[in-house]
Amino acid sequence: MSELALAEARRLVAAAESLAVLTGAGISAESGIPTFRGPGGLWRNFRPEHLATPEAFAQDPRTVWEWYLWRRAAIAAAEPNAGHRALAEYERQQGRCTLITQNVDGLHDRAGSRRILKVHGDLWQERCTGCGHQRRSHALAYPALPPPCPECGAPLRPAVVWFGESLPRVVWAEAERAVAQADVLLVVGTAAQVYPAAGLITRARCAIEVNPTPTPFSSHVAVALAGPAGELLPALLGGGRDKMTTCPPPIPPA
Ligand code: BJW
Ligand code: ZN
Repeated sequence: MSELALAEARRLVAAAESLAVLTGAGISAESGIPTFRGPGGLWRNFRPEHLATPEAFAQDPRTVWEWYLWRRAAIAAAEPNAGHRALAEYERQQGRCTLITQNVDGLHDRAGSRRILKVHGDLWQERCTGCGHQRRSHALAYPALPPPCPECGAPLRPAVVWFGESLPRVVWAEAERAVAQADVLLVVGTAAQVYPAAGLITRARCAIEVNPTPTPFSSHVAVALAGPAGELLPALLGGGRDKMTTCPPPIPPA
C-alpha cells in the first residue's frame, strides 16, 4: 500500500464533515473470525445457499443451527481488534459517523461503537418462525435443535438475513440515508458481492476502500487502500481531526 494513497485517504477523511462506514467480514478476520469467501472462508466446505437460506433452514434446521452455534462459540472466544477499536474511537471523538455493518458477530458493539446499523441482523438475536417472538441469547448449545419458542413452541431461528430475504426495512432506510448524506463512505473488509449492501458503494459521494484483496469496486473508488483493516484503520482515522488537517512546516534549507 502506497504512502501516497494513505495520505490522500487521510486528507479526504480529515476534510469530511460526516463519515459513513460499511464493514464486512474482513474487519473481523484479524480477530480470528473466518470470512465467508476466499482462503479460510466459512463457506469453503459449505456452499452459502446450503446454509444461509430459508430453504436450507426449512429442510435441515439442525445443521443450520449447528453452524450458527459453532460461529457463536468462535466469536465468544474472540476479541475486537484494532480495526473495530479505531472505528469506535473515531465515533467517540468526532461524532457524525454512522457504521453500517453486514456482520452479525457483535464485535463492533463490544469495541464500543454506538451508532450501528446491522443490515444483515444479529447472531445473538433469535426469532420465532411461528409467532415472531424475539429474544437475545448467548447460548452456545441447546438441549434440542432447533430450540423451541418459549411462547408458542415453534422453531426459533437466528435473527439474521438469509439470501432471498428482505433486509430490515427501517435499518436499511437509515443506511441508505446515511450514505447519501455522508461526505465519505469508508468500505472495509467486504468482497462487495452481496446486494443490496454492495450497491451502497455506488451511491456514495466519495468512497475509500480498505481491503487486502481487490474487489469489483477497487478501481471505481477515490482511494483503494490495499492492506488489513487492523493496520490501516488506526493509520487512517487515528490522530484526531486537527492533527490530520495540519501540514507539517517545511524544513528550512541547511
Ligand atoms: C480483509 C481482511 C482484513 C480479509 N482487513 N479486509 C443484485 C444483483 C445480484 C443479486 C442480487 C441483487 N440484489 C439481491 C440479490 C440476491 C442476493 C445477492 O446478493 N446475491 C449475490 C451473492 C449474487 N441478495 C439477497 O438475497 C439479499 N436480500 C435481498 O436482496 O432482498 C430482496 C429480495 C427479496 C426476495 C427475493 C430476492 C431479493 C439478502 C442478502 C443476505 C446476505 N446474508 C449473509 C448471511 C448473513 C447471516 C450470517 O452471517 O450467517 O450475509 S451472506 C454473507 O455475505 C453475509 C455477509 O454479511 C455477506 C457479505 O459478505 P462479506 O462481508 O463481503 O464477506 P466476504 O467473505 O465475502 O468478504 C470478506 C472480504 O474481507 C474479502 O474481500 C477479503 O479480501 C477481505 N479481508 N481479511 C480487511 N484483515
Ligand atoms: Zn413463537
